[in-house]
Amino acid sequence: KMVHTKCRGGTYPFSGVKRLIFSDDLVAWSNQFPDYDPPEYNSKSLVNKPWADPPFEDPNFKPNWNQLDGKVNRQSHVGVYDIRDGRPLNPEGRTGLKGRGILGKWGPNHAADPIVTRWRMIGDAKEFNPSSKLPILQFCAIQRRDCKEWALPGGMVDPGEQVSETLRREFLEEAMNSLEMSKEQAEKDQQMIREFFSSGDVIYKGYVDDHRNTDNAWMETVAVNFHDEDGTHVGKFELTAGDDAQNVKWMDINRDLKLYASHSNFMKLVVEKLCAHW
Ligand code: RP5
Ligand code: MG
Ligand code: MG
Repeated sequence: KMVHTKCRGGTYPFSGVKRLIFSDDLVAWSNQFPDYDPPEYNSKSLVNKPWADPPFEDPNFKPNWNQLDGKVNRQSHVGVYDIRDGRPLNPEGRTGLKGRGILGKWGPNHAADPIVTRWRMIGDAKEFNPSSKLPILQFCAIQRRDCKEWALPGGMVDPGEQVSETLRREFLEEAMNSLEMSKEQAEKDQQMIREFFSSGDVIYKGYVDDHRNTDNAWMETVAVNFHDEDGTHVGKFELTAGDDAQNVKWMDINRDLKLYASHSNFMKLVVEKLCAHW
């Protein structure tokens, strides 16, 4: 099994805090590391944010770990996570940083990633890769404003929100700029978009190797593929970057893709499902 790498080493995003560096074999909590004493970082920007948990020291903060805690889902897709010294432990192991960093929730932070795909075409025909002889798949990619990396147009599941709703909402916000869309435009596309996003295939459900992860807070996602086989649905969508996306485009999928967090791993799974070129 691969260990997480994107949430290890280097400087933690939007801070000057350097993660403790250690080798892959010390990632698992079950492996002894008696001297492990990483720095702690808790972003001040989270204080008094309604969507964020209170600071750990707040006497009113009494989370129900591993449960649906009111409207906040503190359950992990991975299974039951451990609590050490009162704090949830990253199920994938050490990250070289304690605290919750810039993540809103202690423990799992739930996201959803829409993987919207279509075939690359030449005129009316699918384009095949000459060496693999397989059709080339494209997905709707956004460039993240925070780190400039290309990624899926995913986002956080709001408290009480259905994942199916998050998938559609985040796609609309980041790839169609729905937050700044005219009312007429929004209403015009509603029907087709609802239909298109009504049936998708769950590609992945679990931990994300995200550079914001810490020992006590981490990203998890449900990645769902919505495939436009004949290109007549998404093909009609007008893509416009919005919200935390600064660019949007159809990107060819292949093994050289370098994407944010573990997003290229999800692409491989989609390619296998649709028998596309990799
Ligand atoms: C990743 O962060 C998830 O896979 C998802 O794409 C994204 C959600 O965070 P924001 O886009 O809201 O920052 O771990
Ligand atoms: Mg978003
Ligand atoms: Mg996002």
